[in-house]
Amino acid sequence: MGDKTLEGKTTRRGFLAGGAAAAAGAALVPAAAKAEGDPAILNLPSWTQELGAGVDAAPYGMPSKYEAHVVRRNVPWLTADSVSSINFTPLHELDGIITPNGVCFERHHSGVAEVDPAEYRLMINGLVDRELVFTLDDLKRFPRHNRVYFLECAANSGMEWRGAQLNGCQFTHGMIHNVMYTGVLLKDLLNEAGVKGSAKWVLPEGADAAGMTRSVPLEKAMDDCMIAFKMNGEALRPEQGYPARLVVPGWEGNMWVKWIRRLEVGDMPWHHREETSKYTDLLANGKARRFTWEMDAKSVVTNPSPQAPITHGKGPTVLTGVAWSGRGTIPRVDVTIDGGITWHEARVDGPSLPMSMHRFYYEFNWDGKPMLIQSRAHDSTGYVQPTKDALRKVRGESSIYHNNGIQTWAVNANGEAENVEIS
Ligand SMILES: Nc1nc2c(c(=O)[nH]1)N[C@H]1C(S)=C(S)[C@@H](COP(=O)(O)O)O[C@H]1N2
Ligand SMILES: [Mo]
Repeated sequence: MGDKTLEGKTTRRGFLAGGAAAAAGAALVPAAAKAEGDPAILNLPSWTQELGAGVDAAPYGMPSKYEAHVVRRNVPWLTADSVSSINFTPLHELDGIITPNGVCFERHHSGVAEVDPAEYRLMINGLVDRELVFTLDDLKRFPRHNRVYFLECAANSGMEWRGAQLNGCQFTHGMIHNVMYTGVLLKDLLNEAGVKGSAKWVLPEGADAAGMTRSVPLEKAMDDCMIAFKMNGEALRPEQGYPARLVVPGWEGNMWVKWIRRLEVGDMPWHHREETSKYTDLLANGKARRFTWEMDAKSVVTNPSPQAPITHGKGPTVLTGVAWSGRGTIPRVDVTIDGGITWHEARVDGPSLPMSMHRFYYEFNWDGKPMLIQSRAHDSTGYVQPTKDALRKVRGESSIYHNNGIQTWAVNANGEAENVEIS
């Protein structure tokens, strides 16, 4: 691998001296396994010699026991207590664009509220003509919509501001999930209540012990926000806000209030009333960037990565990852395996939906030499994902939130990957 500087950065010059870049090949057909001497094909496996479990064994199905390692994980030292904590989506074990419900990362300020759907109520009050209270059944009588959106916590990649730290895309990028929501448009509920002319903000409140309140501009609320009650076709999971949560497409996760029980329509945001300024970004000069709600375009290579090394040796190799933008779609992702000396356009495969994850692939013939792997997303506004150094120049190093810089994985000749930075 290349030389490491004192800051733990691998230099591009060192990388070039240490190993040659791999060449992309034309035909990428992996060698077929040989029958000769392979007991897995020569012998009859045990599962073909006995009857399997019946249809009543698992009324609610679970993944294969061989997939037991595919789980959300937390970083114990990050937070003092698991009820006010966060865990991470195992991005390196997933494919396509949808995050399965059981592994969607969770962020709670006061643990999971156990809401009885029969006693669930959603109130709209404040600057409205009619204050309204909806039951869950009432909500289901409004027109329903199905939309796929990513939810990213503004703190995703926050631990990486000062340098490469956590070894795995689950930990560096796993505060995100991408789900198909079924629900009703917030504007349909607000129109039912009749929003007064002086209204400028919607102030959603959660039913958890945190009583989480956030401020959403009325314009966004009347545009594409939803009250969702289904995720990927089934009821929201308790962790994700059962029985209903606010969906704020493209905007930072903390506004997506779970277990939502009240929406106050007002003329001022909460943080003006309470004089708090949570979730703002510190800049190098000590001033804060306020109102950075939209999530900037970002991408990460999920395979190979530190938790998902290359185990097949050189030859045909599939590199894959995810990209997303809070401002639209991802028409293009570039990838490099030589630390940015040469870039290749990746193949985006699967649905390309606004404010949703996109899946990309790059198939190449690995020469078995060390690689410096990066991906760079372009979004439909023309914005290009910046390097971490370019971000630091603008924001300094005391930021926590909104780190969308380009991630680097150094892969050694054994196929093992490590989180590094290059300069
Ligand atoms: N009621 C309530 N809503 C909440 C939170 C919370 O603690 N309580 N956490 C917020 C934060 S900071 C994030 S990032 C997202 C996380 O959503 P998830 O748990 O579905 O991943 O929920 C948001 N909504
Ligand atoms: Mo968050």
